[in-house]
Amino acid sequence: MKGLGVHACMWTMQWDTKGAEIAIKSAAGYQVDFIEIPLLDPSIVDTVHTRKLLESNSLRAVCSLGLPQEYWASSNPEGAIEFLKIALEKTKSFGAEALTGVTYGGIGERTGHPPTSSELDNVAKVVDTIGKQAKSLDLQFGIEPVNRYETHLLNTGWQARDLIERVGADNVFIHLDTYHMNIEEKGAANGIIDAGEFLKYIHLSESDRGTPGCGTCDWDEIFVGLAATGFSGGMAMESFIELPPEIGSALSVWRPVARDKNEVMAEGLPFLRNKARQYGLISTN
Ligand code: LER
Ligand code: MN
Repeated sequence: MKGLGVHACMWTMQWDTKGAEIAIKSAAGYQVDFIEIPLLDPSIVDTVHTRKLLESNSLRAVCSLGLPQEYWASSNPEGAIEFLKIALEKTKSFGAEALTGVTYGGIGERTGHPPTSSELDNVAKVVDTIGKQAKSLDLQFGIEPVNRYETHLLNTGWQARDLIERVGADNVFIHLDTYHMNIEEKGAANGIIDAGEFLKYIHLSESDRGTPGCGTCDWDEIFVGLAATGFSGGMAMESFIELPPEIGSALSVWRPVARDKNEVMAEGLPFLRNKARQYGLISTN
């Protein structure tokens, strides 16, 4: 994972052959280094088709997901392991480098109580088992802390670090997201500093999920934090415009968060690319 990429949610959340075709061809037109592929339903993925599209468009890929309720790690660790094993196999078979996201639970999973030690033990068991499985496939496995309204389990870089230190695997990494950090961390760079050497991937997402550069995220402090901690991982723009209703509901996106997709791609992406160049995180050519 390296360079600047874009989450395929700009074009689709449905990774069937039609979604794959639209998203990969569109992303390649913006000269990004990689695309993030949603694997919410790994069973619908045609891996041969995706591999060919990635190769012919010279794009690298990272996969991400949130777990369906019946497979939440905190309450059904065995089910989560089965689901994630299938997702890892798909990830491997079309040549993506990592599986990440809310891999430890559901987007919107909340019991109404702080996490219990038994829930966290279950999550650690899943991360440990799937981390090892990923390693046997030469894959990286990420965990993305998200804000308090989307999970009660992991909200900060520090909590993610705690979990990884408990598991002790070198291919398990922290995946931060600037939108969640803006809600949960005490400063724009704090989560980055806490995650430290475990931070290998970041979602660059504006404070309202709209066009990067048009909200209240402190981008200079974020990029200074990345540069100062020696970050060399992947940076994916994540903006949620045109979502299917069930995803909009899970993410609590109730209105258009940008003028349109073109504003995000034609203004937000260059804004992020310039910042990443300014702070030496991607090359200037
Ligand atoms: C959800 O809020 C989010 O940030 C996504 O990246 C989930 O994987
Ligand atoms: Mn995210």
